[in-house]
Amino acid sequence: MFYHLLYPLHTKISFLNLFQYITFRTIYASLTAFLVCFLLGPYTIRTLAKLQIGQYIREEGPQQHQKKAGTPTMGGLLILFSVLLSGFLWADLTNVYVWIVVASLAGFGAIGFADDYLMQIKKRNKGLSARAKFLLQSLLAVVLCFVIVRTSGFDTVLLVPFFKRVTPDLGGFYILLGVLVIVGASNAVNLTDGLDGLVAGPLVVSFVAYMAFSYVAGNVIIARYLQVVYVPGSAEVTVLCGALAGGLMGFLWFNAYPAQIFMGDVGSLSLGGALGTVAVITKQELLLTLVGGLFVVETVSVILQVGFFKATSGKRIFRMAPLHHHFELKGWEEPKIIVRFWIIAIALALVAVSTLKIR
Ligand code: 57M
Repeated sequence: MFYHLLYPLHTKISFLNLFQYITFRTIYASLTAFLVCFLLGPYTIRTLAKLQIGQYIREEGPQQHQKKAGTPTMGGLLILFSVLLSGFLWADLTNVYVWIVVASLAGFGAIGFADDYLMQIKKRNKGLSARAKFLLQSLLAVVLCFVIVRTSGFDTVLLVPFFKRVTPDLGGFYILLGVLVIVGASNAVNLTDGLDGLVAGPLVVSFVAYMAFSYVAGNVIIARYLQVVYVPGSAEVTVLCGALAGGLMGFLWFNAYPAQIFMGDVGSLSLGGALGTVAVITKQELLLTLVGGLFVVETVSVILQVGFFKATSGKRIFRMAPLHHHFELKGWEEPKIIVRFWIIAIALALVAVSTLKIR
């Protein structure tokens, strides 16, 4: 909104020229979302507690988790509110990619909300069935990918990290890849959200990395220089990545160990879905496996554990999956696991950003 209201006045007040710059708007979108979460956090926690939207803890989990019972959950609503408000204030609202990311946040947020609603409010001990969740996620992702590939200037070639000359055109199959990336990211982020701040920290890192990728992909000069695919209009997504990183930092203030609030599925499914959507728009889809390497490792640990468990009728590779539970059961303190996983996430994101040069 500021872009539409204030920038046109720059001919009279030259200072307002600042509002045209994506870098300036990204920084302030990030700070706005951070402040909204930070200021509304205590109110949100009190309200969720009053509504008795407290976490139910599964009995079969690590014992240490029982003391977390009743922690207010569905804090993802606050993150979504802060990001949408900040995006509304700072982004160019005529940009189609901005609306695609907003639709992704809202759509995956609605699926997560339905799941949380059934579990927390209706007190059903299972939310949506895994199959219903997967079907809804896939349907939404198909629609998002369809709109993305139909956007003028969007290319269906695939960018392969480290290999600048390998750029196969996937044509119609691109939608399949996009759906895989978006649904995979949504679920991988959800699985990782099992210790205080374990997913919020690495999500901040991932959105900061995608801030760089969207800025590069949307700037014809830098994209050509770095030999990545130019996606006209995608630079505006940088502003939303800033808002997402800022909102998550504000949430982390309260979600840091010992957490006063959890994000719930409404947070984890929507933020993961949005991350996947941004990866598709910026044409750094494959690189998401490196930027979000931590989410991938957590997911692979579950796949291996479940596969091995079934194949051997009850034997396990890890003490418990996802991987963070394995370390808990080995006796590591929760903050140690969290910070070490953050360190790994930062290192992986740095390697991912370096691929802009190493090609
Ligand atoms: C949800 N959710 C947390 C919170 C958060 C297939 C299977 C491996 C699936 C997996 C699973 O369901 N994962 C997805 C993970 C839950 O957190 C809530 O859920 C939201 C995210 N969706 O925002 O609202 C618990 O996580 C803890 N937590 C924190 N701090 C946070 O900031 O401590 C969350 C956020 C919270 C809280 O305790 O209650 C969850 O884990 O439920 N299933 C599992 O992870 C289960 N693993 C398992 O069964 N493994 C088996 C194999 C054979 C599949 C095994 O290894 O033996 C374990 N999960 C739990 N207890 N909690 C089982 C035991």
